[in-house]
Amino acid sequence: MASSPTAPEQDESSSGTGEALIRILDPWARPSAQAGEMSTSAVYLVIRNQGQETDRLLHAESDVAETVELHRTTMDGGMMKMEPVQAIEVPAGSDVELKPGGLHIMLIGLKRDLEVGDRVTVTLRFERAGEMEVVAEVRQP
Ligand SMILES: [Cu+2]
Repeated sequence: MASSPTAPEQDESSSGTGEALIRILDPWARPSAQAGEMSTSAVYLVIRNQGQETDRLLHAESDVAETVELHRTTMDGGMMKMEPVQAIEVPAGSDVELKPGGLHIMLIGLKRDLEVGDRVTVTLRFERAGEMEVVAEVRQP
């Protein structure tokens, strides 16, 4: 898959056949926080569903992290907190943005530090479109 740090709009992936057509736009990750087993990062991207049917992101994995979870950020008594979600639904003909303060792909237990300019490969599994691989560049939020 082609990838360019200077032109994220060209760094798109597409997958699926027939009704389902999912594209991933502008994937990026934040630098790692903390160190060792508790080190974390998060991956953000836009999921574009160009198909005629709702699709759902069910699962993500990456070789840089022990655990990868789909998370959302919520406010709890004025405190921001994160919690896992089972899936991220992407209605037909719409974009769902994973971004700081919202939905994200959580990387837990990083196997290496992530610094600005590094690349992280993440495999996404959609209910309809199946698996697709994206390369997220690490940058400052
Ligand atoms: Cu999280």
